[in-house]
Amino acid sequence: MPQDTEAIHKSLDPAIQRMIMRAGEHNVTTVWDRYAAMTPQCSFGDTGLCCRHCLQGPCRIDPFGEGPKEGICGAGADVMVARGLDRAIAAGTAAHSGHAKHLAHTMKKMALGRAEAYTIKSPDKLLAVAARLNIATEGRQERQIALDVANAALADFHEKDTPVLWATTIVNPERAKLFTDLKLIPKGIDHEISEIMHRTLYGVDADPVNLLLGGLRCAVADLAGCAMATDLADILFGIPQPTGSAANLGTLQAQSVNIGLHGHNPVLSEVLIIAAKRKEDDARAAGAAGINLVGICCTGNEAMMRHGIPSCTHSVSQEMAIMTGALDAMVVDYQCIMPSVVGAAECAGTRIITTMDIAKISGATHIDFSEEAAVPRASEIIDLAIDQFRRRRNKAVEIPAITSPVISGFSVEAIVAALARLDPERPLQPLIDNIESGNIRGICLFAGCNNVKVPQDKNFIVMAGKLLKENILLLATGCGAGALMRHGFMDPANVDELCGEGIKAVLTAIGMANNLGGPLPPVLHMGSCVDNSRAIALTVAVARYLGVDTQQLPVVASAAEAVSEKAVSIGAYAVAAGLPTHVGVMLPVLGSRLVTEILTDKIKDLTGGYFIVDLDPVSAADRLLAAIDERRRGLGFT
Ligand code: NFS
Ligand code: SF4
Repeated sequence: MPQDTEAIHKSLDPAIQRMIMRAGEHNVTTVWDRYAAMTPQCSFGDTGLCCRHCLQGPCRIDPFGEGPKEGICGAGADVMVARGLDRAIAAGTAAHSGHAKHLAHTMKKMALGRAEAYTIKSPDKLLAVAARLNIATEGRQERQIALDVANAALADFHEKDTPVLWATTIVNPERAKLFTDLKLIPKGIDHEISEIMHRTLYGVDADPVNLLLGGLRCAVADLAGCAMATDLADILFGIPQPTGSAANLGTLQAQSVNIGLHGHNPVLSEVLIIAAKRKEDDARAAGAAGINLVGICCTGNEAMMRHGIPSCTHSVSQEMAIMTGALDAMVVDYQCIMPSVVGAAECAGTRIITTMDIAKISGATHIDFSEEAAVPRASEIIDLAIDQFRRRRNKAVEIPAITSPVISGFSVEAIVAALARLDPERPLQPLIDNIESGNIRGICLFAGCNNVKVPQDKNFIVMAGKLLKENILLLATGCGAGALMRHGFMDPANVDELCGEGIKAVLTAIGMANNLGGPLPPVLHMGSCVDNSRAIALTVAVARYLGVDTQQLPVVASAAEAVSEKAVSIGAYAVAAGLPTHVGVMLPVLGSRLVTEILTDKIKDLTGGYFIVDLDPVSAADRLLAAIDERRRGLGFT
């Protein structure tokens, strides 16, 4: 494959490197070009020292020179930075919980018989969630129970006298008590978002510590939203189980109608998957070999986990899927869809189809999706894609022939079931034994996005490569999972090469006990970004089993190439849950020494968790290992 040094600095993925060159050849502007045009970026914004919260602004604070040290209203650096961080957490929470609320409405419509396309795919999960929420199940119909679960979910959004159930019932008792003592239990998910907007308004909260505690409570509300989204999606669409698939641009097929499923919520993609099967004949009548669905970003993760649908690409390289010229339609719901896809699509002959009322893009085709009319809308979408294929037929495409095999689908339920083959009575015991013996030195979750500021995938590859050699059990979600899957980290064939002896022995023992004829993959794919709740659930399960709190466990997290405000809110709830949490890009907090100190150090005294901001993947991995070892010593594991 031809290489160009500039492309190598943009992405470590050879398929993407080739498409970057192709974009250059066709004069298509990419995210990397726009980034170059944006540099040098404003250092006030970079450090969190710019405020536009009122019409007297914008105000900016000069951290070093002789310039102003406070805004026009008198807000200093600490207040400005804390307010900015709070608003990012609130935005992330609004997105995750908006996704969860959408699923709750879908479930309610399903239970009331108003959304025929949806059913209860996992009665087991329904019963488990209902039991956790104290909803009666004995002798009741599934739909009645589902209605109660949906109503309980919707009730968690507004302020009420009882705490948010998806926050209090999903953590271990020690953590629940700590949250209560620190006043971190949300009163309502939407309530917390709204309160952040209130307290960060002009002239309200001007105490940085108080602001940060408010932000942390909102982050717990974000955890609740994520956990709810995972629970409801599992009930409606099934609990993910280990499934084989493939990743990268080579999953596109020149002769098929290629449809990219991009965004986040499986409410739409699940119906599209069924509709595509029904429309195979129409595709063939149009001269195609068939319909080829591929995932992009978190919708891709959801579709891969439950259906083995291959993942085309993730995050920063979404335009590159279009650059192949082979993507007939990109169907999007919401979140992480760059508006630039429309421009790239115009050049390449892709149809961008928006589907959600809150997420339209000028220049795209909008199909108004609703659960009530899910089937006809889905079939309209597939028709548009087939029509686009007809126009594209016989035109030149360039699909880099690069794919990596992937095993995905490691829900907590699937992990526990796999461990039960080793110890049916106490499935978590083998995991604990291996942690204690050091075969598993610790656990690290890789989450979050690809950021244009980092050569795509570099931080993930370097860190995961190093941690695997050090016998860390790796979990991954979101576009972090996407990065690792594209580079072979989810292919069991690479265990020998990538893993240290201890972790290799564990992955092999579990694989063999489950008749896989070999090990589990080096990195376990736990799902989309809302599924970071699965990683928290696994941590909580281990803590409960050991009778310790989550902050004592050798479990850490990393958003090595974070982008979205959602990554900020997830990072904040990982810290609230007691985890040392790495961020591999600059957080806009460095303008305040106080806020930086609290986030990276002082907060440890409250929740046990803290942020590690480190842009160098090698030293970041070392710091995570040190955090893991410190906790091992605390538990008496040597
Ligand atoms: Ni997470 Fe998933 Fe990807 Fe980042 Fe966006 S798709 S929700 S925010 S970019 S990991
Ligand atoms: Fe400036 Fe204060 Fe207004 Fe922010 S809130 S823009 S710091 S005057």
